[in-house]
Parts: sequence; structure tokens; C-alpha cells
Amino acid sequence: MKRLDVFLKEQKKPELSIIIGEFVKSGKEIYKQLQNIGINGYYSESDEKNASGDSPKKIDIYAHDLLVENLKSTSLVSIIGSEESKELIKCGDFISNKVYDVYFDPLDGSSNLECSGGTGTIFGIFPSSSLSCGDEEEREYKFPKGRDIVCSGYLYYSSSLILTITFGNGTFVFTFDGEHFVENIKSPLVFTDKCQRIYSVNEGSKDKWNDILREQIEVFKKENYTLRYIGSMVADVHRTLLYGGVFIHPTKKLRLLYECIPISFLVENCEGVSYSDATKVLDLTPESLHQKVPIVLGCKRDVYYFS
Ligand code: P6P
Repeated sequence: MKRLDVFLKEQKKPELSIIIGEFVKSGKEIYKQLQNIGINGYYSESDEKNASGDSPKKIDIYAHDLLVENLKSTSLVSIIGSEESKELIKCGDFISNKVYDVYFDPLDGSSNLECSGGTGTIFGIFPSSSLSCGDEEEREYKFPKGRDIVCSGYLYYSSSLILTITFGNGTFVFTFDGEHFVENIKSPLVFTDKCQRIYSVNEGSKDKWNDILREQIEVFKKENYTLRYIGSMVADVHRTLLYGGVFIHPTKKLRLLYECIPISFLVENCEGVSYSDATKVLDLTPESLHQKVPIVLGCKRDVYYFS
């Protein structure tokens, strides 16, 4: 089984590999804390409010702080955007002219922690625009276009510690075996029309659905699709990438820049599709750090905008 370090060397992108190394290092620490979460009191809410007005848990803040510290230590990251930071975090003192802007949700799905549900760190990496637009202080930061993304992935904290990643040449899955991340699931992942017939949506919010979605869910039911919904994006997406089907969040809750764009890059690299209303997610350019969008992603057979 191929190890992650071998896979990263094959990508011939040393600076990106250093950044991925920091996500992996942080992910192992976060996973360790999650395994002791009943003891370390990280369930409890911090006394902060994030940009979305949510009260993050102590573990959300822990994950955010750890990721910022580790990414800054690379001196390869110019701008950091996080669900837990109201504003962009400007780093500096670069060791190379190849620097990146990195956006992440440090711990997505943490509302599922009390019942030991799966959670994840979602990340997207873009060539830094900060150096090409003159002095930081003098210009309005331009958010990157979705298609500018060069690497994305998630760390999935569940019955095992998983890294799913793409550099734009396929989506690969690695599992932590206690010492190394190894590719023990057949990768690159590819959706086929024979993939499982699963739809994943919160049926409790059906009064907020539009007619297209309402009709499509009826079609799925008539064709005996199975409903699976965990309520944690990384968990629902990981199942969709491995088993097939479609994941839908029809309201403006998921964040475009550090959830939907990185996940859509993974999906398109599995020969799947990902739309927000009738536009491909990767064709969108965020207008703000915490912009929220609806999303429908999965295999082409099941994503109704595509059919
Ligand atoms: P709903 C978790 O709170 C989250 O941000 C995502 O991980 C998940 O996909 C979504 O919200 C669930 O939203 O509306 O079904 O509760």
C-alpha cells in the first residue's frame, strides 16, 4: 500500500507537500483530542462568537489555533481564512516566492461530537494573490476564483483517521494506521453509473425546498433510493465519494470558500459534478470570506442539474 509521503513526492510540488504535512500533523493532534474529548472538556462552548454568530466549542478554537500556528510555521502561507476567524489572517516573512492562500473549516460538524459523530477539517489551497497585487495595506483583497484552487482535501475524524486529497489529477484516500497514512482504499476514486443509489438531504427542511428538488426527491423515492444523512458534511461527502449517490444541502448554510469549493474540487476529480443552483461551484468566485451557498454534489447520474 502506497504511503502518503511517497504519493506527495510523486506530485513534485514540494511547497504544497510541506503545507499538506502541516495539515496531517495538525489532524493527528486534533484526532487525539477528539478521542479524549469526554475527559478534556473540549465539548463545552467557548465564550467567543464566530463570524457566523455561532458559539464554537473549545475544540473548534483549539483546532483553529493549532492549524494557524502550524501553517504560519511553513513561511509558505500568505493569507489564512478560517470559519473561526472573523477576518483574513495575514502571515508574512516568506522563505520562497511560491506562497499560497489557505482556507479551512477547522472542525466541521462539531455539533455531532457529543454523540461521537464523525467530524472533519476541510481545506482548500490557492496560489497567493497577495503578492501579485502590490502592498497588502493598499488594496482590497480579491478572493480567488473556485477554479484557481490547486489542492484540496479533508481530514475525517471517525472510526479511523482519513485524509482525502486531490491536486487536480484524481482524488485519493489515505488511512492513518498508527504510524503512516497509507492508501488502503482503491484510489483514485471514480463515480460510475453503477454507484449506489443513495440520496443525502435533511428531509426535515423540506418546507424550504424548491420545486426542482421536491420533484427530484420524489423520483429518487420511486426508484427505491436509500436515504442516508449524518448531518456532518465531511461524513456525508466521504460516504458519497466512496459509495456514490448525491449529497444536497439546499439552504444557504454551507460556506462557499472553505467548504463547498474544496469539496467540489474533490468531487470533480472523481468525475462527479457539484452545483450551487444551476452553476458549477468551481465556476463561482466568493464575494466574502463566510459567504454561504446551497450545494448539490455527487455522481452525474443523480445530480439533477446535470441530468
Ligand atoms: P442541517 C454541520 O453543522 C454542518 O455545518 C455541516 O457539517 C452539515 O452538512 C450541515 O451543517 C447540516 O445542516 O441543516 O442538516 O442541520
